[in-house]
Amino acid sequence: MLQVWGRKTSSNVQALMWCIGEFGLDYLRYDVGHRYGGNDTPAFLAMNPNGTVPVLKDGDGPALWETGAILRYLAARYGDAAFWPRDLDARTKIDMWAEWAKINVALGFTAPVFWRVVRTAPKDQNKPAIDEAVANLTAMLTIAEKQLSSHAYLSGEHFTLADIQFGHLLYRYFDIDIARPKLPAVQDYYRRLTHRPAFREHVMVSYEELRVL
Ligand SMILES: N[C@@H](CCC(=O)N[C@@H](CS)C(=O)NCC(=O)O)C(=O)O
Repeated sequence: MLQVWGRKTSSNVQALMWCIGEFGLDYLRYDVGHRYGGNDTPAFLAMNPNGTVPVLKDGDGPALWETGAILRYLAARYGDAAFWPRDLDARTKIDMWAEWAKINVALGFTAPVFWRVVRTAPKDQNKPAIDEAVANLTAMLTIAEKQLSSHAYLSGEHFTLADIQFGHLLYRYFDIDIARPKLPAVQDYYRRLTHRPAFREHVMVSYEELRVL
C-alpha cells in the first residue's frame, strides 16, 4: 500500500496522485500542508527535512520526497515499458521532456502566473508582471505546441511520465483568468487529457481554497 502525505490542492501532489491513479495502485492520502498544516512537525520533518509535500512511502520503504524523484521511482517500479522504457536512450528522451516540464514550465507557471492570479488579492495584483510572466510561459508552451503538432504526446506517440509532469499544469493554466495565446495542439492535447479518469479525479480539482480574496 502506498501512503501519500499532501493536500490534493498541491500541484506536485496532483502530479503524483495522477500517476498513482494511472497505474491503478492502492493508496492512502493524508491532507497535509497549507491550511491543513502538519508539515512542520518533528515526525513530518523526519520524513522530509524540507517540510514540503508530497512525501510518499511504499510499504515499509523509506520516505521519498521531491516529486520528480518520486515519479521516477513509481515509473521504474510500476510503469510499463511505454511509460518508462528500460532502454536508456528511450527513457532519457522521456526524462528530458519531464525535466523540461518540471523546470521550465512549472517554474514559469506556478509562482509567476498562478500565485499572482489566484494566491494574490485582486487589489494587490501586478498586471504588468502577470503579462510578462504569461509571455515567458508562452515561449515555453510554443515549444510544446510544436512538439504536440506532430506527436500525440509530449515525448512521442505514447503517454509517459513526461505527460504527467507537463499535463498536470494545464488544468490550472486553462482555467484561470488570463489571456491565452492560440495554441491549438496544446489545447487539443489538454482536451484529450481531460478524458482520462485519473486526470479528472486528481488534477481537475478545485483550487478555491487557495484563493486570496
Ligand atoms: N521541489 C519540491 C517542491 C515541493 C513543494 O514546494 N511543495 C509545495 C506544494 S506544491 C508545498 O509543500 N508547499 C507548502 C505547503 O503546502 O504547506 C517537489 O517537487 O516536490
